[in-house]
Amino acid sequence: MTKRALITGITGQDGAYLAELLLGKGYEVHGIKRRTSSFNSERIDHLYHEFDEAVPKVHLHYGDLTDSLSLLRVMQLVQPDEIYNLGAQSHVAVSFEEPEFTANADALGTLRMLEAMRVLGLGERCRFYQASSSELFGQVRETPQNEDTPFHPRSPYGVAKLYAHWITQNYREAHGLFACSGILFNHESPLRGETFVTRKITRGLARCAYGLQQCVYLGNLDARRDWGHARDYVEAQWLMLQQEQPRDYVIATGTQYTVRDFVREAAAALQLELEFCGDGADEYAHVLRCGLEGSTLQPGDVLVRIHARYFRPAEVDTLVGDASRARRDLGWYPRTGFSALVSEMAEADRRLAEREARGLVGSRHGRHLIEKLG
Ligand code: NDP
Ligand code: GDR
Repeated sequence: MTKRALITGITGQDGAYLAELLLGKGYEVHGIKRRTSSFNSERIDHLYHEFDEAVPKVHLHYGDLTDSLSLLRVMQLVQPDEIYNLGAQSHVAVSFEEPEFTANADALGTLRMLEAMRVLGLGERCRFYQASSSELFGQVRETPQNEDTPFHPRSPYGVAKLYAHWITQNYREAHGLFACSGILFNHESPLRGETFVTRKITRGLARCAYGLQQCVYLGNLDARRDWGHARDYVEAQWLMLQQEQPRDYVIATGTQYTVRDFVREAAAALQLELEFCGDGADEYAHVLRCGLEGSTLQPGDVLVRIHARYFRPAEVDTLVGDASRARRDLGWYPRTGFSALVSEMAEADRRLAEREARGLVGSRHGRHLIEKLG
């Protein structure tokens, strides 16, 4: 029997990778998409063929995590076997500026999904995955972090995700739902949103290399993160729902780097050698050598500067995960290392910037259309 999956947040980075994975496994894939004034399905357009019945495709339904009725309607219509709740206001810095919306979508949105599942009587057949986050650990007291590490979130996003984490556990204990959370550490890819630090760096440096931008402004270069590849991490999400018992898992690589390390690695992937000078708010990085063909950069050009705007009211300084439980129970391990991840992102953004410089791509919409054709 064909399994049916319902994904919230299908238009996001993880939604796109997960939809592709599930289609490959023969699932019928449904996704909830918000109505927006401009296109927001760029990442899954290749999986969406409205008029070609022969091609496996995702089915999209309008809905919003802040709108219970829309969630009830879609769940009743789809009757899913598996639900992946990936939808969220997922930007930590933005959550300080939109704390109420973040709580509504990320915390109460999860409650709405679980309660809809329960009142529709889907609990018997349907399994639920919640996208928890290493941001729950926040101010860490032990390293590396595992499933038993105490939580201390440091942002409205982290606090909202903590509610979602506990309410998922509560529905499991109180109502017997197969509901579990993946506590995922940072995972990136060429599909990563352009305002998260990794993609901001690869996109920004690539654009600088072709003279499309002068410099990349960043915040805390000392922050340490455990960065993996989204393609590997969505596999863990699927594996969690295939187990006999619902259980929460940390998903991480077990190695950490600073934001400064990421800049160096991305520059190297673009054949740029950078030197960091100064410190604190006056730190900057300039070009020592540029080997990239077609680049307009010269030695001495400053590519990275610090801007106060990108510091957070409360920072998560360091995170690194211990995914031993996932390795033992799920047989999961990260396949993509740090260098391979950064190289893949840098190369994708180099190609994009090169085409932008040649005038082949302009606005987001134009870029998508041309990439699809080209
Ligand atoms: P993205 O920001 O790329 O995607 C978030 C998705 O949620 C988008 O599809 C977005 O829609 C959707 N969304 C936002 N608000 C609502 C709403 N009110 N109703 C319905 N949908 C909404 O995130 P990622 O793919 O990177 O992450 C997936 C999930 O995993 C998120 O919950 C995130 O918090 C969590 N997570 C991510 C980690 C990471 O490193 N990537 C690590 C740990 C957890 P739209 O396209 O319209 O904006
Ligand atoms: P994070 O990711 O907050 O860990 O949340 P992000 O890439 O935004 O920040 C990582 C670290 O880099 C520092 N930083 C900057 N961050 C951004 N966005 N922009 C900058 O210019 C900049 N300069 C330095 C940050 O201060 C931070 O320390 C991500 C999201 O995907 C969450 O949804 C998810 O839950 C966690 O990862 C795990």
